[in-house]
Amino acid sequence: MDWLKEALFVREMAMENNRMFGDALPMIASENILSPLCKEMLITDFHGRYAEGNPGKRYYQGCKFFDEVESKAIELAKILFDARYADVRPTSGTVANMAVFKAWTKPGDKVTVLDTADGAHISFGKWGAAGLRGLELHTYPFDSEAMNIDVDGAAKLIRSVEPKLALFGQSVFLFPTPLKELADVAHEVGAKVVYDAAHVLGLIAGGKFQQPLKEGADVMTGSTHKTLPGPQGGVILANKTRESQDIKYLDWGVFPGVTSSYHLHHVAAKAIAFAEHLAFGKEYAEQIIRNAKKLAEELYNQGFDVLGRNHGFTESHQILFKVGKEKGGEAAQKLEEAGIIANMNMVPGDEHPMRPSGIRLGVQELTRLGMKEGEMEEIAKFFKRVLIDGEEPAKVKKDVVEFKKNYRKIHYCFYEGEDAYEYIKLVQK
Ligand code: DSN
Repeated sequence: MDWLKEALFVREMAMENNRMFGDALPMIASENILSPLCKEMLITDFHGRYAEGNPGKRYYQGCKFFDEVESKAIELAKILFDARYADVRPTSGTVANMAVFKAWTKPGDKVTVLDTADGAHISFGKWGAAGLRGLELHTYPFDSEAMNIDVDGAAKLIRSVEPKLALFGQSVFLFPTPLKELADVAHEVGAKVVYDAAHVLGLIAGGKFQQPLKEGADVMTGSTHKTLPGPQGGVILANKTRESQDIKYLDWGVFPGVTSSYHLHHVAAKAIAFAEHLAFGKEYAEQIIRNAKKLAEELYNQGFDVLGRNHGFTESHQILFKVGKEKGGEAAQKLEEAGIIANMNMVPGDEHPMRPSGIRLGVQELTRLGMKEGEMEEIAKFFKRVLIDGEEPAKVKKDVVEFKKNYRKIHYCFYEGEDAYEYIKLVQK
């Protein structure tokens, strides 16, 4: 085998991927693009180093500068979220959730949670981190017309189950959770309240979604690469007003609980992403929500069965529409052939994750590329051509590629205007 050829094959695939996304409309609700300063952190020497423990209390030497970086990331996260405690070590949102389970539960403990078909993340499911910790899951009733938790039913469930943790937050997240009401009920029965903000973290930080830490969540977990457009990773944030010794368990939950070392270069990029969000997050979050509402409305006007229509379609970056029983996969495939990258998604009533009936969209990346309401109108028309008019996807793709040429530059960050899809040429051949 020619091993260099093998290595260069991988590099070529990465470049192809850059080209593909550069030409496409990226609309996966959990993704985003990195600012130039964040990107730079990923190829620093930090990427190959180890740090276990906390700044100033390490098991390895050589952490002097990284300690400064991690301390800064913590400081900025606390400011951004007005939090008492910030842990920037989790390497993903799932790892952040695992750390909280490790800290605050024992196998066999009861937790209340949304069903994954109603939008909960897999880490809150039987097959994910909650199952791995051996937690007993009790699911809230869901109002699929309102696309939200049924408050009275959930309150009743919490009172009867008396869970250790009341879990909230979704991966399909159109509207704010009725958290104030339910957090009070959970606290009454001695439960802690955990809110998974992975998807909406940047909207919360921008002040444009509910404020879980002000509405009774003891802890908010999140991922740092969705509406908060930093590097892939997780974060844990704790409420300022609900003082308790339990913070110490959160710290141990992360280390030695579910990490040893972690991704130092990502921590550096997180710190920069927090600073950028403090500078630009409000404006960015505002435009994301305006774009999502506009796109949802336009898709509805074009004939799509968009969920949440009696409630303004969406209050987040997401839009969810039905395409016919178990037809989500087929629709997502056609969209990809037309240069629109989205994912099939379960909608309430679906039973099998691989045979869902919906498409979930997010506009956070398109917004970061400078798109506004006018562009959303154009994009809705592409969807109609592919999924309603039945036009050949390859034909639509030509127009998508042409349209995308004007939207390659990154916004809402320092040094904005750089090409978001350019790859770095490290080796001259
Ligand atoms: N499963 C991812 C999503 O919502 O797309 C989040 O981890």
